Amino acid sequence: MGIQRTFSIIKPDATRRNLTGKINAKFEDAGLRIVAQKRIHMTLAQAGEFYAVHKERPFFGELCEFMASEPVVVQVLEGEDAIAKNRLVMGATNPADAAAGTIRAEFAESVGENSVHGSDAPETAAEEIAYFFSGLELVG
Ligand code: FUP
Repeated sequence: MGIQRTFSIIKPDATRRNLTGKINAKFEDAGLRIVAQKRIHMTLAQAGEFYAVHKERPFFGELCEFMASEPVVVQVLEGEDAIAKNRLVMGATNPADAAAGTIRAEFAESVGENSVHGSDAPETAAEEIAYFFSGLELVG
């Protein structure tokens, strides 16, 4: 697979509980390198644009309000097979289904407030990275 970059968000439920460091340790322990990172507070419009793919889903409004409710940490993670590796470290969307040791099993509060976002494919990773970071901010 080779070295890839993926986009990650540490969500408001996790920043609120001061879990940024513990979550970053999970990424680093799995061999993912944090090559860009910043803490931002998304507007409702930015959250809506970021999650536009879900706009027909019943939870869209709640999801956007949650993502804009408090600061998040947006990140670019780099490593061997980084997209799939990050999905493994994150665990299943619903923390009730997440494997032991994953971020969502240990930290997520619910399916809606599930601590982290991670890109699901190379195309979405590239789009999501470019939405939040300029090339100058990526210092691998
Ligand atoms: P994931 O890729 O694991 O983050 O999951 P999805 O892309 O399916 O969902 C994106 C986000 O929508 C989740 F992180 C939280 C929210 N969501 C809900 O609130 N309820 C659901 O039933 C499914 C997803």
